[in-house]
Amino acid sequence: MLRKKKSTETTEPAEKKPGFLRRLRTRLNKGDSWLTTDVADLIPGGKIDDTTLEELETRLLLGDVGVDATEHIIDGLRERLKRSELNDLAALMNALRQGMIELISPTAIPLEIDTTQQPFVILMVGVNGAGKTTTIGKLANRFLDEGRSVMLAAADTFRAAAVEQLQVWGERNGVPVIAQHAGADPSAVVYDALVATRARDIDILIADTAGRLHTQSNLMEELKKIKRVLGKLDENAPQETLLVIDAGNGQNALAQARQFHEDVGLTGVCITKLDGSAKGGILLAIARELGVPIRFIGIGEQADDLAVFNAEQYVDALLELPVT
Ligand SMILES: Nc1nc2c(ncn2[C@@H]2O[C@H](COP(=O)(O)OP(=O)(O)OP(=O)(O)O)[C@@H](O)[C@H]2O)c(=O)[nH]1
Ligand SMILES: [Mg+2]
Repeated sequence: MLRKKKSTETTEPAEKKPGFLRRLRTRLNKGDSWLTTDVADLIPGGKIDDTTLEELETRLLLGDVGVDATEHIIDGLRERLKRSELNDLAALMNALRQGMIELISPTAIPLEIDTTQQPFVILMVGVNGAGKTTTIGKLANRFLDEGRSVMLAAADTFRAAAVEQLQVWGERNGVPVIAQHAGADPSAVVYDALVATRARDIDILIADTAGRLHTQSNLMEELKKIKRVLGKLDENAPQETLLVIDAGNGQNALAQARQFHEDVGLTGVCITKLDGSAKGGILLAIARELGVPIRFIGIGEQADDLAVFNAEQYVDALLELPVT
């Protein structure tokens, strides 16, 4: 089912639109980088030494980069310092940028829709309020722009109004939503939706699920069941299990990613609300510890506030480097 696009709509993905990087930069940390604000204070005597690196280490930790990733980055800088490669602030910032990019770029793997898999099923998971349903709306919008057909499955049968929320996104995008009554078994909804998607020859099925704390093992079992049920119809389904995390959750987002990955096996991560009060460094922690592909970033509530994750853009936004 292809949506007819209105003439005012553009097919340009968010990250390719003019000014996207500027928008990302000003939204991330509200334009005030936790890493580079008053960066000259790092070298009061004009000399880069262990104290400089210790201050930088503190800033990285405060920015949610996590102990492991921070140590990795600082160790790299310490090596360079020993080799006398960090003679001025510019060299330090450049080395920091390189270190961060090297750490995160192996996980900057965009989601490729394998067209031999039809439908391509995306299962959205994450804690309450992370942004799953909103991200589904944004994804549907993106896939339609790419000329693909989309169906949505309302498998959050737990929260009152969750189905309606998904239906609003469905209507906005002109895509069908498969739903059942409140309290229905989410596995049954997803099963029905996959059958319907096949019958209608639709390219992509995106399944919404209820928010759940990663520590609630009974609810994690429910997700495992959804995966098992999908697997009965198609052994490769879901082709993507996408964890949505809220950048504002800080270090807890790392704990969420760790547990969801252990329980349901993630194939991708999407981070939302990078436009909020978030410090944003959590992706470095996740990249370092889990290495799960980082697919998308959300920087607002509108349908086009979603971009494919780009390691260099992200690091430059964190560091507030000039837009090139
Ligand atoms: N600023 C901002 N707000 C966002 C973003 N993504 C989602 N939101 C908002 O976050 C709130 C929660 O989003 P939902 O999509 O309902 O989250 P959810 O994970 O589906 O929540 P549950 O179904 O309750 O688990 C909504 O008010 C969204 O508009 C984002 O990238 N930036
Ligand atoms: Mg939801």
